[in-house]
Amino acid sequence: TMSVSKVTSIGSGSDVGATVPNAYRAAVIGTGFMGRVHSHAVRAHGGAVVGVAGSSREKAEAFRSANGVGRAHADALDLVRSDDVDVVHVCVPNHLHAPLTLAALAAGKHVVCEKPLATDAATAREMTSAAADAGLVAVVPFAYRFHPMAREARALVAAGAIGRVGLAHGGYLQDWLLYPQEDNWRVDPRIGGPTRAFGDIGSHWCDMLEFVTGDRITAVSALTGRFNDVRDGRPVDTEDLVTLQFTTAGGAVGSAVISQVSPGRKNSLVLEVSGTEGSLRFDQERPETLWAGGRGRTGIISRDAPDLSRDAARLATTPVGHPQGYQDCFNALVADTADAVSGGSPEGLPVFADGLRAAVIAEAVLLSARERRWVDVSEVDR
Ligand code: SOE
Repeated sequence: TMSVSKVTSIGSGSDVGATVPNAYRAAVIGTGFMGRVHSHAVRAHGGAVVGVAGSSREKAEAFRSANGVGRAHADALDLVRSDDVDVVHVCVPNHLHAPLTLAALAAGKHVVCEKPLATDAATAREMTSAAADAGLVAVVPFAYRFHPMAREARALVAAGAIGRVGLAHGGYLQDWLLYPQEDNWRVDPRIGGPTRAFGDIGSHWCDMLEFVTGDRITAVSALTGRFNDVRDGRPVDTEDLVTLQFTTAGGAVGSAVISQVSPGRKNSLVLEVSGTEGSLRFDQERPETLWAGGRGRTGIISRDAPDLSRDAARLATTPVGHPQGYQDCFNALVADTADAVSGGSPEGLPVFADGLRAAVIAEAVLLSARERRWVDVSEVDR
């Protein structure tokens, strides 16, 4: 189970420590869905959201009163630099990730910055270096890593339970951008960045692949596609979908389909890996179980498995049969961030280097699609 004592060791001794004893003192920048998820996660283990800022004073105030936050700030930078903030949670549209993160690091704050870390790899690299130079904790919420059964898949692969991994496939499918009247800031490259479906959700799939297998994508061949060339009367040039083939350093090959226009698919992140001795399949919409395939023995592993890995057991917070989900992943991510802030090295914490990795892969994918050729990830990883 997660250590509350580690969380509560942060921030004591300061002035706010007097009113919010032993708290992880967070600033949340962003008043949308993610701002809420992060706020709940901060509080799940005894932390405090001391302030919130958004795109307007009104939005910040509405968020403050609805979510029991300490203060509403009209100016995000004011909040970022406040003395009573230990960790800044950046939950705003993509193009604002870099300036807010860099300001937070310059102010000596730890950062949890939403993915994609930046709208291009060069900026993601700059953010990663800034965090390393400052010696601060810098986390990027590849939150699906925090499903206990995703950890179990990783532990099983690492233990050799499925042999040598030679094939990986699956995809990440949604339908919330199916129709042309559906628009969102992510569609606009100036705000969301030049890659949309891949940057937004393909990044999660690649992170899960590399996290679960411990392997790395070395080369990609990708195609991009679009259902809608116009949204809300405006021309669109970011992709609705990507089909991807890849090779890995460990000698595996694989493919993934990424789409935000697949009717009926809501948040279908599926990863299946096959090795010389067995297969494992993780489905984000059925996260309490892991499908395990073998010749002669195929079944479901659930989190009451007697030999469940320590890391999966550590992240299991409810008894089996009492499903954990999306919010629990963020709760665990913040608990592990708090652990890192107090000097721990929690297993599997996704950090800026992982966000940079996703940005680099995204650039390789876009380049491959644009030039219709295989691209070595090293070609764009400079
Ligand atoms: C929208 O596509 C979205 O909220 C992504 O931005 C998240 O990263 C993903 O976890 C769920 O879908």
